[in-house]
Amino acid sequence: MQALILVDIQNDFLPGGALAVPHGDEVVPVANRLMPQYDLVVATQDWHPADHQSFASQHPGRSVGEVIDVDGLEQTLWPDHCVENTPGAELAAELNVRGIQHVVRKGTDRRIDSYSGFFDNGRRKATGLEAYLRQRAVTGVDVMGLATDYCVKATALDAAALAFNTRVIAEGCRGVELVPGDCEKALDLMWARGIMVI
Ligand code: VGL
Ligand code: ZN
Repeated sequence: MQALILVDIQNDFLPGGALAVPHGDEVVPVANRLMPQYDLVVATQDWHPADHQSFASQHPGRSVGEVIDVDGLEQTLWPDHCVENTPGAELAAELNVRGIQHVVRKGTDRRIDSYSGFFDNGRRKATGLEAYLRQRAVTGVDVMGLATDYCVKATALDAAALAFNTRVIAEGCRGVELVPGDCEKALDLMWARGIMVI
């Protein structure tokens, strides 16, 4: 069984959103076009409480883009984004949500971020995505969405580490590029871990 994993295709990551990924909207038609080719389509949804510790607003004197220590883990600080039950957290309006069988919410614990759709950044808790895929006898996953250099990267690396046959659909990804070159570095690392970039 072959699954498509759509990573964080949410309003806040689209142009005009709180953490807009440049050209993020361009991945939506790619997702809609590819969905019918898969046995199973799963989406991840960044879903933070309003006081999430990845928000620069929660750390007086700190600003977006800074990296700080939260509970022993490096945390990049972001603008408030994907706050649970707000329009910014909703899946993109143009995304064909009827083609999605399952949605996995992540980043729900205020103390720890979760870039990957499988585990939080400290690998302390699983989201349930692995169990969901195993129950359905999924052996291969194709990953696309936002953002190449954060959540797509982390999700694909975990999928490969969990021994799913993992590919990344480059056409369906866009990145933040906090530092220019981050997307290329992310793709290089994925290649090095045996992930096919297609
Ligand atoms: C993401 C930063 C913070 C992403 C989520 O979806 O790549 N990036 N939260
Ligand atoms: Zn987030």
